[in-house]
Amino acid sequence: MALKDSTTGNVIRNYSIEQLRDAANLMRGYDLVALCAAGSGHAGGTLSVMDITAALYLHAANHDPRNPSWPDRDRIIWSAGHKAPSLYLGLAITGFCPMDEVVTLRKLSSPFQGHPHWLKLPGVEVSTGSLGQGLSIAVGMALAGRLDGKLHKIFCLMGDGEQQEGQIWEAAMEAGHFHLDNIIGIIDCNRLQIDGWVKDVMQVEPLDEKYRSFGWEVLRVDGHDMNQIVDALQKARAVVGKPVVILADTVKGKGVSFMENQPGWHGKAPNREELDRALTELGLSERIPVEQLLDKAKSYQAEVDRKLASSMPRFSRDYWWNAGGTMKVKMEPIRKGFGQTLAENGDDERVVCLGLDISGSITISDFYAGKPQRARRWISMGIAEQSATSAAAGLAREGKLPVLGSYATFSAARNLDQIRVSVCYANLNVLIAGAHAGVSVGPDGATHQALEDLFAMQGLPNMSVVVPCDVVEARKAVSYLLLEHIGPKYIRFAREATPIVTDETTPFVFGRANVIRLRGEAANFADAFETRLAADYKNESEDLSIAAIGPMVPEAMRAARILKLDYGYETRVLNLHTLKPIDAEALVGAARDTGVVITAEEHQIGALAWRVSSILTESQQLYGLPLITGAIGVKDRFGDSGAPWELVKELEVSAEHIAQKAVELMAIKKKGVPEVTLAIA
Ligand SMILES: Cc1ncc(C[n+]2csc(CCOP(=O)(O)OP(=O)(O)O)c2C)c(N)n1
Repeated sequence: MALKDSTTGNVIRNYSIEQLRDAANLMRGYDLVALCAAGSGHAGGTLSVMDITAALYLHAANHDPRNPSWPDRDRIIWSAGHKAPSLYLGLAITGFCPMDEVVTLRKLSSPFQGHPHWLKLPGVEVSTGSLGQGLSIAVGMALAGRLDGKLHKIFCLMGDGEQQEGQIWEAAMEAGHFHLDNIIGIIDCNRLQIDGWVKDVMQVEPLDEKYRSFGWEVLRVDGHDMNQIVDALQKARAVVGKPVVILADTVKGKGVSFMENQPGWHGKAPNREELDRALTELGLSERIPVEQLLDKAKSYQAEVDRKLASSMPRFSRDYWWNAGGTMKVKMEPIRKGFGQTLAENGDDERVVCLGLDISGSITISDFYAGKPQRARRWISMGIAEQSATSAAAGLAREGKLPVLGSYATFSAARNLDQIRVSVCYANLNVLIAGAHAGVSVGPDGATHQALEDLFAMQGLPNMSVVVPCDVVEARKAVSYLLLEHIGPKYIRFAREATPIVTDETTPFVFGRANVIRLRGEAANFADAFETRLAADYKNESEDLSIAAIGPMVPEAMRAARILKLDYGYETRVLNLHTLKPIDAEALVGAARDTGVVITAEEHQIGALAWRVSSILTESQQLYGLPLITGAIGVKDRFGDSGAPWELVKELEVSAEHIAQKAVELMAIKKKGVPEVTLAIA
């Protein structure tokens, strides 16, 4: 057992217990420097798992850093993908990559993505980040190993909160059923998850009895006692005829006094002062070249900035938000409108909110914050999006008004069949929040960026879909959907602060678009625009139309300004806050009156573009009229780690990209659409 030379089979290096302890300590230090440089990430869970990581990578696993795809290597799966930095440091300390490079963690195009991606970094076995999937991948790899007559082991690292995902238990059953003795599961039992103690959020213990009853061998260790860890890993390897799970009792935030057992340090990075204190406590102040590492991160970032800047479409001046002059806007995260409205309107006894262990950041916990009388209507379901969705259907069937939410990709994709059958087919009154949607979760990376949710949500019969453009519109939308709208409903919002471009007087009518027009100059950007219900708007024969949803509405407004000031073009911006049912009349009117329609969505191109396209091609009012169309959105690719506004540029969903497209289409409009002659063979 150890680091091996894959060509000779010789051991490259053996580590003593003391050396493993020291390595784990050093990795903790590098972890915190990388988190500090990134400005985000998961301190608590990476620190709790570091002793296990060191033992696994430097001692237990047979692998060769010079030959990462050696067919006989042991596989290591980081099912708890948010603990990615510990995996990266495990790889780095073993020699798969340089230790100092991990400091580019969570930055655009870095191999050290917010969650591990095997296509970006040699040594990472699989891509993870959506909790609960790793053990199933391990089952597949173990079955493949058996089919191929291989002897290597598959290690799978999981969290204890993660055990709440039903998929874990499907995989546990499969591994037991198939007697997969090539699987060694390890659970980092630090007893905390995001919303608090695991036992309070959703009890998972007794894990030993549960795994045993599924046909597993169970070992329990102190996850910070290197002797015990090494011993358990050795014993696990020797078990024949059944899979093994090692339950490792750990402390979240281990090694840094002010992080230990603190739920607040789950998804937080230390600032510079906290980093220095932490490194002093770890006895690493002199051993880690902090300044050098932070400089490395800074110069990597400077290169990212340079590349992004040079890739952006250019205009006569800088029109970016708050760039000065009349580009001033207030920004607030749209998600806040969700919590504010639940807090305000939650007295209705029918309202029941379901927690999915991400309650604070998506603001659903505002429903009961400071309101003990509502506590009984706050139901924590743990990390179990699929079951919670069907449970919400059950609540709705009994007359309740259930609300659930998570990252949009977990609340509107992972549980798609449950939404389809339990909620939509049954036509039940469930409000689903797709939070942190689009690129706004930035550094978390592609696994957490919902760029596909609207395809499925608007494709479901009976489902209504609303995508508010700012925090004020979100309040109006949530209040309407929660208490007035009957039937399945999906609301999508961003995490990052985005411009506020509406106010209390701006119309919001479910299913009806607004027209937004630039009317001149104002000290505050939004004040330069006039907004009306599309149904009340009189044609002004503008040059073009931009149909936008969500945070792309402010971008479309900014594009309208660029187009007016740099090119003299008049733009009709349509805010299609209700994607379903969509305001077909407003769209057809805009197409007829302007002859140019550009769609703008912070999503894979199509949720809006294809919907708009089908409306326009079906409309008899447009038969025979020239129409030029363009689509702004994500172009059939996954996202990346990076700051949200960097990703807006990288994924080409900014006002500048809309304006560039508009200029291109206007050139065609001016030339006149060439007559198409159909050649019939
Ligand atoms: C399917 C899914 N739902 C929600 C999340 C968001 N999330 C990331 S970490 C986490 C808590 C994990 O708790 P635990 O497994 O105990 O890990 P630890 O506390 O050790 O970090 C959650 C809910 C996710 N990544 N995947």
